[in-house]
Amino acid sequence: MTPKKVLTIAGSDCSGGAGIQADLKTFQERDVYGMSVVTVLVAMSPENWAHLVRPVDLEMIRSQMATIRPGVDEVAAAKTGMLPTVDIIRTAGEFLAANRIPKIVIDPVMVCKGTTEALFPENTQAMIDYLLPIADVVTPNAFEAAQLAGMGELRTEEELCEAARRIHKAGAKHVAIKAPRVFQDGSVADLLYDGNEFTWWRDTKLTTAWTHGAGCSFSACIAAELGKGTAMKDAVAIAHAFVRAGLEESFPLNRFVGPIYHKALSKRNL
Ligand code: PXL
Repeated sequence: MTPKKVLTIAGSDCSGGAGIQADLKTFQERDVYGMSVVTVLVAMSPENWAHLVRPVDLEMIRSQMATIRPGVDEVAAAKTGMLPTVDIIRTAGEFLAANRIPKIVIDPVMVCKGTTEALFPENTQAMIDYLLPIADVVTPNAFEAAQLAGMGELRTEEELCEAARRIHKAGAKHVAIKAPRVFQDGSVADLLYDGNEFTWWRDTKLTTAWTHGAGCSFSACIAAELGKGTAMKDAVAIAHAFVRAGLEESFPLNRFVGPIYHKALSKRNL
């Protein structure tokens, strides 16, 4: 059977753990055909892992988009990742809306692991304006959820729920908040809100420092599943299990960073 075609509009993480590299690995594991529009190149200093970030020019981004639509038939789903400028956010939003991609996953990347400040703070409003209204699901971490909701740090379950409600009100059909580490018992959880009901996936917190690409892979897994026709709650459950398994077998690349192991869940299910 022809595999479903799924697109990522995201940045290149040359270390291979996050960004389009993580998305394409995840797509392969979930048995969909992956395609990419690269929006930004990221390189890391071998001395201190400081990020050098270079947006791709808009003409080239538009040309990549034209390769996909109208160039490719029947794109089943798309996700966005790192979109470094307001113009690129608007271009991505307009592309997804104009081409009526059936399922749209918005990963509102604002920070890379190891950095604590938004890389592009001026982009938050553009995400609210151009991406939330077209999102079948938006997948912020707790920091990104607070930014999108216009709230301070989210410390309690109720604050997370309030952020989800506000983001839903801004137009996203579903809000999936990733592993907010806020619980006193040391547990972590992913949260899904559909405008009506909250669903939690709880787990014990893992001690690994090697978590690079967990967020990108979570949203990519949801996009792959939605592309195959999986219902939203099941898609998020699979993404939770996929990232959890990947984290349990994550490994170091160097003293700064280590990615999740994308094959972990597939290997267990052999
Ligand atoms: O993990 C967030 C992220 C997303 N996209 C790209 C990245 C990173 C973090 O390094 O480089 C391209």
